[in-house]
Amino acid sequence: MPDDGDILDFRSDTITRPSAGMRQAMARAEVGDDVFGEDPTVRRLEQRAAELCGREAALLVPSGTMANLIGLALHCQRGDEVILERRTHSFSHEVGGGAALFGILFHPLESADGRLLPEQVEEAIRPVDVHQPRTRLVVVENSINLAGGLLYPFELLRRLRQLTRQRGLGLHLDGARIFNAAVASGVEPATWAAQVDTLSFCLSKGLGCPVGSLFVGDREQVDQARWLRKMLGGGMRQAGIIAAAGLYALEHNIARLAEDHARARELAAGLRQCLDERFRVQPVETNMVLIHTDSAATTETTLASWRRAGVLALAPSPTTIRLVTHLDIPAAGARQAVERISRATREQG
Ligand code: TLP
Repeated sequence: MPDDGDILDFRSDTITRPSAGMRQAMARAEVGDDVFGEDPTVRRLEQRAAELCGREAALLVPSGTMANLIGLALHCQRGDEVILERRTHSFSHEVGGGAALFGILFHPLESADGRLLPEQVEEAIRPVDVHQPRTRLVVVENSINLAGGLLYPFELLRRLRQLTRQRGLGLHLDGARIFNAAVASGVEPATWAAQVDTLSFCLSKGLGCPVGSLFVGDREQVDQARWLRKMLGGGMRQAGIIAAAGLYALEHNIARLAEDHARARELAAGLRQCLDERFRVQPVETNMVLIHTDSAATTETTLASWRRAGVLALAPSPTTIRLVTHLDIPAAGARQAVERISRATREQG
């Protein structure tokens, strides 16, 4: 296996380390006690995030998980139900926090590709009936992580918005990778954000920050979110240090996401050439390559052989392999990964 410095790590875009420029911005940050609302850098970041999303306000929180949890708790009372696709991160990868901490029921639906269809939602909305929980919220994700970074089509979101409005439901968007979605689709974050009641996005994924997510919505929602953040233990003090990283990322690291997307396409094209019929490489829409395998054993042996060759990937399910491109993958990284994988495949076969 190549030494540490030579490993190509495609496990996630969360693994990036802050760049020199970002570290300088963090070191210079003006700070104060943010629980008292006195950190000027946090305030600037929150204003900038609200502005980029075309919404009234935003709140810095430690993680995407907390931002989504706040979204659930803001829209639902105990015993209320939220509709989402089964691959949605807040259902599948956030430890059931909505249920455990706020008594919220999850109603997961299954679609072909992780995209929730308005017709499915309509059918799943509970009738007003004393025996049944009340449907309160729909959660969608863009891009859809566990579907391989697929985009949520804008027209679909618009129709979902109409439906949720008609039926008096909230609509929360987990936009952990909304900037990837915006760059790939050409639809601005503010245009996506105008279609939902609340949204969250992450600084610590493609944007390259060490920590932080934003919860975004109307002023009243964000005021309430501040209470929920404190309740969840997410009130931070001199958080300007991380907010400065966020401001730096919003300025320098959005447009370059197109490079990650190009690298993911390059990686997918190369892998299609060198992998055999046990693998199906899904078309790439953003910064992820999702490969469907014929069995859990294939997944396991493949990940192990790639690891030995110096390429790290993850298996989000027993029969899928995910590779994510990001800031810390060098320009030649996709080509090198394909070369290493081809060599490993030849040596095995
Ligand atoms: N995703 C991580 C893992 O948890 C799987 C990853 O490596 O992709 N929403 C979406 C769509 C996410 O992909 C993630 C993290 C989150 C929320 C949670 O964010 P954090 O990790 O900041 O709590």
